[in-house]
Parts: sequence; C-alpha cells; structure tokens
Amino acid sequence: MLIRKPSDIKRSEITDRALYLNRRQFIQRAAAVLAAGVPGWHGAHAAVPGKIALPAIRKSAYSTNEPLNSLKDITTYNNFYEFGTDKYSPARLAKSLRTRPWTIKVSGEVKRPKTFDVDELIKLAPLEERVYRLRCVEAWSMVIPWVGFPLSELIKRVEPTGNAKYVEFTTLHDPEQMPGQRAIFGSLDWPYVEGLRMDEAMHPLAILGFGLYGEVLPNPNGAPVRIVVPWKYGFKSAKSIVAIRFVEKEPVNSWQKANPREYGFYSNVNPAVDHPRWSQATERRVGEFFKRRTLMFNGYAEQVAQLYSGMDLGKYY
Ligand SMILES: Nc1nc2c(c(=O)[nH]1)N[C@H]1C(S)=C(S)[C@@H](COP(=O)(O)O)O[C@H]1N2
Ligand SMILES: [Mo]
Repeated sequence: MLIRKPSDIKRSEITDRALYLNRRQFIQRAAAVLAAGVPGWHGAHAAVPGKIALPAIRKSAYSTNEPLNSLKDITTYNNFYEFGTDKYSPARLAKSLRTRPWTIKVSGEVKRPKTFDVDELIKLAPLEERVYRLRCVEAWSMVIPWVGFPLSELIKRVEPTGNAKYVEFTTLHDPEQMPGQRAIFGSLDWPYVEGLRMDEAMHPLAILGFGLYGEVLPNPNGAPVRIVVPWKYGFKSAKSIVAIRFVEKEPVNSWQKANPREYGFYSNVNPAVDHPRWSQATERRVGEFFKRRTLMFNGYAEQVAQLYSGMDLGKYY
C-alpha cells in the first residue's frame, strides 16, 4: 500500500483477461450455490483428499447475498506482505507455510490466559458461514464466504480484566518460512500487528476466521486462523495469527507505524475520508469492470455506527 497506489496499477492488471473471464465463473458458481443450497456445496467440497475437514457449519444471518467472488480470485489476488508486496506472490510463496502444529497465545489483561492449539480453538464455538464484503484500502473489494465464529466467543472465555481496553493481534514471525520478512527495504516492520478497541472486538460482526468456501483457510488467506473485521479496511484483518493480547493502551498497528499520516488505528471504511493519495469514494469489485460507490462502514453502518457516535471520523481515521 505504501509501495503501490491504484493509479500505479497497470491497466493490464485492471482489465486482466483472467479476472474478466472469472466474472462469468463466479456468477455461475453463485447460481450453483443458490440452486444447491449452501449445504450442497459444503458437501461437494468435503471430499477433497488430504484436506483437514471442518466441523459442521451453520449459516449466519449476518451474510450478504451479493454474488461471491470465485475461489480463484480469493486465493490468487492477495495482500499478504509476509509473502511479498505484490498481489500474486502469496499464491505462489505461501504454499509451503506450515500450519500444523499451530498455537495461539492469549495473554495480557485476562483472568484466564491460555495458549490454544488451533485444533482446540476451532472447537470453542459453533462454526458459521459469514459471507462478508472485504474492502481493501487500495479501493478494490471482494465478497468472501468466510467460515468462523465471533471473536467474542473467545474473549468471553478468557475473562478480560477491567484494564483490558484494546486487543492486539500478532502474525507469525518466521523469516525462514515467510520470504517477505527477509526483504531489506520497502516492506513493513515484523511481525505484523493489528488491534481493535475492546467494544469493536466484542462486536458480533468481528470473527475469528478458520476457513472459506466451506474449507480450511487457504494459505494465501491467512491459514490457519485470522481476524475478519468487515466494516474496516482489509489490513485490520490480520492473517495467520499466533498471539492475541489484551492491553490497556491503543496498540500501534503495522501500517500506522509504517506511515502514520496515511494509516490510522481505526481504519473504518469511509467514502468521505480520502486516503492522502487517492479517493475512497468508489471501489472496484474484483471481477467487475465498472466501479461501485463505497458504502459507509463498508455497508455495515446499521450494525456498527453506534460504536463511533460522537467521534470525529476524519480525525480518528
Ligand atoms: N499478516 C498480514 N495480514 C494481512 C495483510 C498482510 O500483509 N499481512 N494484508 C491485509 C490486507 S491489506 C488485506 S486487503 C487483507 C486481504 O485478505 P485476503 O487476501 O484474504 O483477501 O488481508 C490483510 N491481512
Ligand atoms: Mo488491503
């Protein structure tokens, strides 16, 4: 994001023939999902050999019914700087990420700190399918059928103390496995850190994601566990996390640290507050040709606007 802005993106990338053709594919896929019902396509995916199966998944009322992006779009057009700064590298370079064994250390201002094995964490609450819009700060978006459960389910169980005002998420730091962490310049400070205010983290829309399209998370999307916060710019949704810490002070997130003038802590999707280098008023849905208007809080205003009542969102960007 520091490195490239939408006007830097080559024309050929925007009209990329593959992306354009994928549009047909995702419309067909969405039609197939509608025809079969969601359990149908879960069934169809369950048989892939060598894949870790997910427990039963129920549908969520929080899902949008907009057409889904294709699995191909979702897994080959990614921001995951640990695997390079361009959108095509994670698909190539994240293949070898070892996602088992994997632990998530929950610590800080909680009565019950605990290190969870990911296979234990995934069973903490019933899994739901949440079809969310994802709006990248770079003005593109996708519709992704995530699988996960509310972050609040975990938070309740570890019993935060009165001093827990914020939650901080940290991604794996392993330069041997993550070539982007070996870059000498033009990237971020590692590990990748993100944060939420406690009430944001407790909001029912904020989830811990373990899968998408009915299967475990593909590596480029942050396997084996990530955060998904749909009303904020995509970078708030940290991938491949290994630690969750409850703290009293507002965490400094990686993008804010890299460029505080351009990226703040809140990072709520807001068409009225432009990025210093480009407009946030519109976005390109991956697979579509014409731009769409960007919606306040990425279309989730009804659910989340009250979290920010009385706040100047131009100041707290
Ligand atoms: N650890 C980590 N998490 C990350 C990023 C990253 O570079 N590293 N990129 C973010 C950005 S900018 C976006 S838009 C989303 C993209 O998620 P997706 O690739 O699953 O669509 O992941 C976010 N999470
Ligand atoms: Mo992003």
